[in-house]
Amino acid sequence: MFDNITQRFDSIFRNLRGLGKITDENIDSTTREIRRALLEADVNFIVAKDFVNRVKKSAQGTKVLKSIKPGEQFISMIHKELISVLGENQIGLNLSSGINVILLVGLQGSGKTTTASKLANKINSMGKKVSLIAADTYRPGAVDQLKQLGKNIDVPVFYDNSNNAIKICKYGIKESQAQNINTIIIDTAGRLHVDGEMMVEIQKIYDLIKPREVLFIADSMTGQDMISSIKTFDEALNLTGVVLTKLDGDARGGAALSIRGVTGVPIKFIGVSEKVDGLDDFNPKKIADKILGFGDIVSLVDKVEKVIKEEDVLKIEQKIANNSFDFNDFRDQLYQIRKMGSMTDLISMIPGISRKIKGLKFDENQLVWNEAIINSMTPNERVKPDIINSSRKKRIALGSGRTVYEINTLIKKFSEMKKMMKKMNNKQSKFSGKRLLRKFS
Ligand SMILES: Nc1nc2c(ncn2[C@@H]2O[C@H](COP(=O)(O)OP(=O)(O)OP(=O)(O)O)[C@@H](O)[C@H]2O)c(=O)[nH]1
Ligand SMILES: [Mg+2]
Repeated sequence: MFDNITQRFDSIFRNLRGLGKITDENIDSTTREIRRALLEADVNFIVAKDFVNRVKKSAQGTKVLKSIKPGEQFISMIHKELISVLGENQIGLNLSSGINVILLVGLQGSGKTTTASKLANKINSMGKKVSLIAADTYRPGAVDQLKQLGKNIDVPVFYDNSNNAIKICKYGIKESQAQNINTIIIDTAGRLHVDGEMMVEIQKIYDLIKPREVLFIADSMTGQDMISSIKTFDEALNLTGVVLTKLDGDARGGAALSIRGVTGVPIKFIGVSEKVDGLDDFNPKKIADKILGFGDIVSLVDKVEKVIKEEDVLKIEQKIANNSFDFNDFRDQLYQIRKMGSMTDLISMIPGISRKIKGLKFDENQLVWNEAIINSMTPNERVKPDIINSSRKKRIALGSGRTVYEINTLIKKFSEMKKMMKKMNNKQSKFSGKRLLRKFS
């Protein structure tokens, strides 16, 4: 997602960074390039035109300013306008202390049922009681799908056998209230806005339950077509937000940039994987940074902080300082890296790096294999790898299912790492407090 548009902006920015000053000519050529990049990414024509005009206007306004880095200034204007197109501020759910019914609507296969469980999981982890209502009476298996998803996250799923979505909603809300559950998510059947009967049904549900939130679940792969669907559903149901799913796929991403501008409905969440934790808040600044290839240092720090504790860092530093870092510590490190998620994802969050590693894929398996090799060592071998002779290597290879060659490589890398740590220690001690004091006293 956004890969192409990010690449385009990268080359536009490379030209901009070399600018000696902002002139009418380079404003024209840059905005022309931006417009082309946006249209190629499937951004709505009017949104693209409006965006370019705004960038043009602010660039012209700063043309006269004497700036040390005119290119950087231009880039920062584009960044600002992009955030504005995406909706400026992050808008979350508008939940009250009373009953909150959240109605999920959308076209077939857009991700409603999956999003229902993701959302329930999110609300649940905020410490709020939540329930799900299975009101899709059209697709066989829809109730079972939600029942299973609810079971996985330990959230009650209500439905009855009436085969009547309105009755199911009534029953589910009554039952939730009886169980003191204030936040209720309703999963509905996928419908086409051309299908009059189904649209009437969802309107009836809407009128009956007066939901606090009506979220349109939009599949980002459907591109521009979704805009007219959002408009139609908004006219019928007064949407309070959009959830853009499958953003982890290879859609061109233009819809994400067009929704707010064309329909006025805010994007509240994005689906970033099939898994239950794959629902992120829609943060315009974060998305703008991603589109422009600025990296995402905040998420990176967040991820690292979640996994690595300060006392562990101190412990490792100590071990490095007294040269006792062994394979046990190395295994812990590998495990922590794995817990943070995919290496490719992690590295792509580092500002300025993402475009350089384009196409470069880390072999994530290598981490797992290295862990398997270390697991097959005896405790003694982990502390004193020097004792690992060829017969021990054969045993480790057999135990881990890896080759002796790989075991040699890992041991070699480990010993190189230790040498480097030793060097670092020596350098540090050269400048350590006492020596420094002696030097300067
Ligand atoms: N990769 C990815 N897949 C998703 C995401 N959201 C949903 N899916 C997948 O999309 C498919 C359809 O999802 P559902 O949740 O069943 O869609 P639905 O809107 O309930 O479908 P109907 O009830 O048939 O209208 C499933 O295979 C989901 O796993 C997402 O954010 N990322
Ligand atoms: Mg469904």
